[in-house]
Amino acid sequence: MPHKKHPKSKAPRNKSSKLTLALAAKLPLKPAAAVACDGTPSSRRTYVIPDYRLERPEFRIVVAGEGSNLEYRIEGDLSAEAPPIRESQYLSREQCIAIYRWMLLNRRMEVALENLYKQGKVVGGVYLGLGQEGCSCASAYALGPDDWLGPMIRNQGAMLVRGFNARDIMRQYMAKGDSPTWGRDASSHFGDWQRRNVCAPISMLGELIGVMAGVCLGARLQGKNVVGLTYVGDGGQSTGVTYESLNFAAVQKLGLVLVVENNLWGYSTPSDMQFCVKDLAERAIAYGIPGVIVDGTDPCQVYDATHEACERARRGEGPTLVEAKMMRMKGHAIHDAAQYVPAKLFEYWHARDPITRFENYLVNVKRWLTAEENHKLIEGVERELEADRDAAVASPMPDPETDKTHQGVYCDPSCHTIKPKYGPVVTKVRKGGAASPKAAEAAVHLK
Ligand SMILES: Cc1ncc(C[n+]2csc(CCOP(=O)(O)OP(=O)(O)O)c2C)c(N)n1
Ligand SMILES: [Mg+2]
Repeated sequence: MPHKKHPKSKAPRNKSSKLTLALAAKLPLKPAAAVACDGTPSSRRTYVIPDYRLERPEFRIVVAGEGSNLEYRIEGDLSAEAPPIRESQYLSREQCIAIYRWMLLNRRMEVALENLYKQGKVVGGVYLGLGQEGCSCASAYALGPDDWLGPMIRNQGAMLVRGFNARDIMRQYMAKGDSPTWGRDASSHFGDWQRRNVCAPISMLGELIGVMAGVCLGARLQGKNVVGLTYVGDGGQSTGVTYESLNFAAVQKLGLVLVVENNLWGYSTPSDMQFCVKDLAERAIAYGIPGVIVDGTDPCQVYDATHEACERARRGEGPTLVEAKMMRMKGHAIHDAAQYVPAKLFEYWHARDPITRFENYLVNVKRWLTAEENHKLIEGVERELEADRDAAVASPMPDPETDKTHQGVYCDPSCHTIKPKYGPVVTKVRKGGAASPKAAEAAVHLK
């Protein structure tokens, strides 16, 4: 679990250069009519989408060729050097090192899963978050103990940060009898509503957003504003349920934090062929909530934006949309070799690898880790991972005699009691005494 305290949050180090959400929150979301340069009233409105990135790549993926030569090509310049890591306004040395360690564990675990798949030990598919570790780990690191996480398939790193161990995640992928779902599911569909406050991923894209909004509403009714952090892809953001859920959360000012993982691909369709807005964060304007853009390969940027969104959520000010720009560095799932992706695009994003750049930042830029300390840290992660992998491989498959796979599928009255987590449910009583609408009000409403 992440540290609770943010020692630097009281004294931002470099106020002037940062256009932060805190600043954006002071800007009106519904601006008044502006005045044109000749002094006449103008209908032009201005909205601010803070952009934390240190580089703003300008290239497009287009379809070229014909027939069997049809292919994706890049239009634009891919020659820029990778940008540096942006210094966090909130993270301490220890916290940065902790996030780096989670990212390493995330990467090593996925490499192990890929190998286990190739050895025929994984049942079903594997969905990898290669290149997205900084986004997954640093966003989840911004959560506090009472907050909630709703991860999607590429957020195994967030699961690790939230307290699941690699052993259990690997058991789950191998459908072992002692996996979190006892072999009932063979990928990432598991959560923990009792201890870790994690809602299981939902495959239908966008559906988890409504569930997380509901979690926030439930906590609100119990007297507490909590964060409901969840994710949606560049593809998933265009679903109807995403709009409905985020709009509901906005109207109710629920503490939803939606990280839009714009990894440039939805299956084999590039972002450029999925939507016409320049940045997906712009869609926040339509909901009347703040939207912010970060470089998803920079954990400091991801953390700062998510942390500010979480603080806003805890103050009861409503949802925030964070667009994290990065690249899906593998196919959609392990069976997809991603041959449709132009090789140059892989090269470009490989140079922006989140782990390599964060390592360089910690060791060479900040000098927060010596080369030897870094080496030891990596060795420690590898040792832990190998032990976890061996234990997971040695775990038994579900046993027909003591089979649990068919238990707990449906609740029955005796299986568990559902109690409020944060306090007794509080309902507002309307003036006049009735908690429900008066007959007259209902009649007006239905007219
Ligand atoms: C409502 C819905 N439509 C279609 C699918 C099938 N599907 C699963 S993943 C996927 C692509 C998702 O792309 P994106 O949202 O960008 O996420 P990424 O895989 O890039 O992380 C699709 C179309 C689905 N699961 N749910
Ligand atoms: Mg995508």
